[in-house]
Amino acid sequence: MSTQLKVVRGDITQMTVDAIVNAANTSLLGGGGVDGAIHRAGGPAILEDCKKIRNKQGGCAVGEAVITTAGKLPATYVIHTVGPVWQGGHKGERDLLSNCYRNTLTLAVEQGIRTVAFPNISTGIYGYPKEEAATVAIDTVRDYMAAHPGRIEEISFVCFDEENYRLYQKKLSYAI
Ligand code: AR6
Repeated sequence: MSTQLKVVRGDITQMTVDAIVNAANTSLLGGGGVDGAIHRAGGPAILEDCKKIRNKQGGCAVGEAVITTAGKLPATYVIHTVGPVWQGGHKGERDLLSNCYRNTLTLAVEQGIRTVAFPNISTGIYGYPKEEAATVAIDTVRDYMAAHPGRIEEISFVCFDEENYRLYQKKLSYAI
């Protein structure tokens, strides 16, 4: 069975999937953008879990991923990953962004998660160019699923803004 890749326009906090992904920061203590929206909508249980992870391992490095409850959200889990800040493209941003998608999916498979929704990591406050970020996201997810067939049923790319939505629709319509 191959993984279904979907593009959705909207708010990731509304997604009824096993795990939604948060574009967090290394502190895991919340912030603006999608991170703020997830903590607001999910309630304090998410931050409590994040604090436990901080106490154990001191936050989350760029490109890594950790998992918590989704609190009051319709999803079951939140996988928090930390995207790179765009610094012009010569500071390893591409590999770090790719690591976010790969490490999130590795954690999902370890937990038996079957459906995952990603936001467009790093393309807001962290300034990653949207077209390049979409290419990294789609290529990494496709490579991962080819190497781990049948492990995940469905992956949604949830686009909050029109530009990302159009980019993902275009890129995914070419090669599924
Ligand atoms: N649902 C889906 N996508 C969203 C939502 C939402 N509710 N809200 C925003 N987006 P950003 P980053 C999109 O800035 O660039 C935080 O302060 C948004 O349009 O949330 O990785 C963290 O704590 C954009 O396309 O994350 C970090 O400090 C995408 O989500 C920092 O921002 C990512 O934008 C991380 O910056």
